[in-house]
Amino acid sequence: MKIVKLLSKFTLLVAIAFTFTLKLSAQSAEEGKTLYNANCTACHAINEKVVGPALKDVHKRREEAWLIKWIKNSQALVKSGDPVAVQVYKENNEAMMTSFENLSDNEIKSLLAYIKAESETPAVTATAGVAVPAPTAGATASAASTDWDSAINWLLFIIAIVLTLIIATVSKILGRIGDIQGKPVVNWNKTNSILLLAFLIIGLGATAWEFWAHSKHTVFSSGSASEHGAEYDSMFMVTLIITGIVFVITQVLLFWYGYKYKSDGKRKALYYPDNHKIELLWTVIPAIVLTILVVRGLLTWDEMMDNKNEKARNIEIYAYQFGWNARYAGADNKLGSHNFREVGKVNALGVDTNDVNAHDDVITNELHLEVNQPVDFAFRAKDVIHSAYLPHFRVQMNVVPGLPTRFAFKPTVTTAEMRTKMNKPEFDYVLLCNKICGGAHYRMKMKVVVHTKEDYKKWMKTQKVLVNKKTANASAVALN
Ligand code: HEC
Ligand SMILES: [Cu+2]
Repeated sequence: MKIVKLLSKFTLLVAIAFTFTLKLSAQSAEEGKTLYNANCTACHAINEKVVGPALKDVHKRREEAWLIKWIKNSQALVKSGDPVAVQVYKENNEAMMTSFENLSDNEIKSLLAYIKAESETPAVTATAGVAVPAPTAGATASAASTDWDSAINWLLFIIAIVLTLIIATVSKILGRIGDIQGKPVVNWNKTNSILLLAFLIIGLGATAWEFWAHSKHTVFSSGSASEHGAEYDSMFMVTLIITGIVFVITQVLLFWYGYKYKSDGKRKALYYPDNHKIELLWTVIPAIVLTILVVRGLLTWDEMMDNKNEKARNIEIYAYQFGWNARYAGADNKLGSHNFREVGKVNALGVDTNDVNAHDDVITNELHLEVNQPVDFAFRAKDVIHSAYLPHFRVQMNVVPGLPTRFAFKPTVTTAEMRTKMNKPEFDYVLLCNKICGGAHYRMKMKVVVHTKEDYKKWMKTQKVLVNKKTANASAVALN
């Protein structure tokens, strides 16, 4: 009877979970809003032209399939000769829209649901300064069918809970039967000891398989792409090997003894309170090993942070919710000063355009570096704490509002070389955010390109400087 009661309770839970799942899909315009704010607001507004056209009613003028293709890779669509794409591109003076190939169809559909909902909101004039909550309700239908995956996940989760409960109940019943019969139905001592042994074998086997199958996908498999990276990798390997050996030895002892010395009900355990020699041994050896590892780490860190290289190129990395910008110091190698009061729609980084050092600065939303040329990164955050993580270069530094941080290093492998090395023609270096900084944190990613010297020069020539010196007009701020 108890089981029946339990099961009926769980049917209720299943029903609640399904309602919850449907609720989730109703939030897709909400998801679209997050994606829109994270990826599109740099260039688009709903009701006015920014860098790209106003997006109001774009769902009325274009087909959904076209929009999905466009947002994923507008340039590919233009190059394929699609007449609408070519026209839009021309109308906007051939400004290039970023491609968003990592957005899934469903994510784009939520984006479009959000744009549609916003299109139906009466426009607010910029001076009004009153936020009008967007009606998102009716806009969700198109994306409502998309959450089957999460429904199935919920179902599996609930099945797992029900199964666990059933097993627990069955073992309880077996216990009762044992009580009645006067001798246990199951010998738990023996069962558990065998389970411990099985856990050891399956666990170690799975660990070994994991290394064998997936280590080629780690960032270590292709080697580091920076000068200090080799030392970093070597430290990592030494630590991994030492802890790996200790791990295997301790796990084998732990589980093997659990199996071997299971109680047979007769043998008595030996009382063995302590042994000074062994205590000394397992205190002193780890202390020495850890000291060596830590001191080597400290020395390496000092070396990495002390390299005030006069020739290093100054680049500012600017983090905001949710994206990155890079600002290059230009020919004078001096970054212009900045002031948070200047941060606005046009001057997103708040660069002080009256500072002559800022005039030749260049701002991009990709990071371009020159191979074998040291760079000195100055990090700045607009809003919350982010963390700049360049896994292939073994670089990571927190980016904190109001607290300048830096990291200097030298890239040693170009993107092209790395592509050949990895045999992956589509590979790109990345800069990722490594602090959970908000709803769209997972999208904080900037492409990094390492050029040869010539290519870097060529690329830099195509970039606009921040202030055109001839007109010395602060309004000529050109972002991206
Ligand atoms: C780097 C600036 C930039 C970003 C970021 C950007 N766009 Fe665009 N977008 C443009 C430009 C510029 C155009 C005009 C076409 C062209 O020149 O390529 C455009 C055109 C479009 C169009 C076609 C409009 C029409 O009238 O047909 C759509 C739709 C669009 N963008 C959606 C998006 C969405 C959604 C996002 C965010 C995921 C986004 N864009 C992010 C710059 C950008
Ligand atoms: Cu972040």
